[in-house]
Amino acid sequence: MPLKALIFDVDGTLADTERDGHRPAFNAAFADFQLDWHWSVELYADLLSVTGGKERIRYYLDKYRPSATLPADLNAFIAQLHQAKTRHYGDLLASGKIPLRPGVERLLREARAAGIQLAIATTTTLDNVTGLLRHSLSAESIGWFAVIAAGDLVPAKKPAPDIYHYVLQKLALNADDCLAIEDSENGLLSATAAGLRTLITLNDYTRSQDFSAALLVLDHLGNFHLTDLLQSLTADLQQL
Ligand code: XBP
Ligand code: MG
Repeated sequence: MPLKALIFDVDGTLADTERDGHRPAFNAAFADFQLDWHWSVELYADLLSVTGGKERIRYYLDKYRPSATLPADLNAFIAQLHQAKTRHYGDLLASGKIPLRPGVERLLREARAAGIQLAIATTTTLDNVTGLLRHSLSAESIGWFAVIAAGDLVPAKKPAPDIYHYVLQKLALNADDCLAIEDSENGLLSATAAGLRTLITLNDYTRSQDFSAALLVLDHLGNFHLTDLLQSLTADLQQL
């Protein structure tokens, strides 16, 4: 079976965005709202068990601030906080301090040259995806992706398969013809539940998670070429 599309996760996969990107942006938003909340690097490891920034704030409140006095319309308050966080995150991206991970740009270019479509399936906000591509690659690279599926587009975020189902439907491709590239167990669960084989690139927050269902687990894509990927897929098919 020829590989027809690569579907990339964003946070942790295209770039190491969590520890020094999303986390400080959440903290800056909390400061804007005069909240004495601070998400340390260690605490954030637990908070990452929940995908989606708004969902993560709610999880933090439930688990770590159960007796906080909160506005009556908590959904609206969380949405405002999250908008402020997205502005701070955009500023961080624009400062150019969040590069793509090793080998990502090369794999994107090799796939394009081979006629393999590119897509994105992410939990984060669309503005964050386009901002990352614009500042870490080029404005033009946004157009390399046939589908960018992001954020609240689907009701249930990863580990639910909804975002991958959405991408497959938009691409009009079967899961068998595509490969997902992820960095986290929640991402792997999401992609696998949509029937996709998945390549994992580890990072410090996800290294100890369970990736037994993955096709391949790599530290990064630094030495990894499209030809290596195609070989792994062929070997996988021969085992069936
Ligand atoms: C990414 C996330 C996101 C970001 C924050 O998960 O969990 O929530 O941390 O993004 P994945 P927003 O890599 O599995 O898609 O604040 O924009 O939601
Ligand atoms: Mg991720």
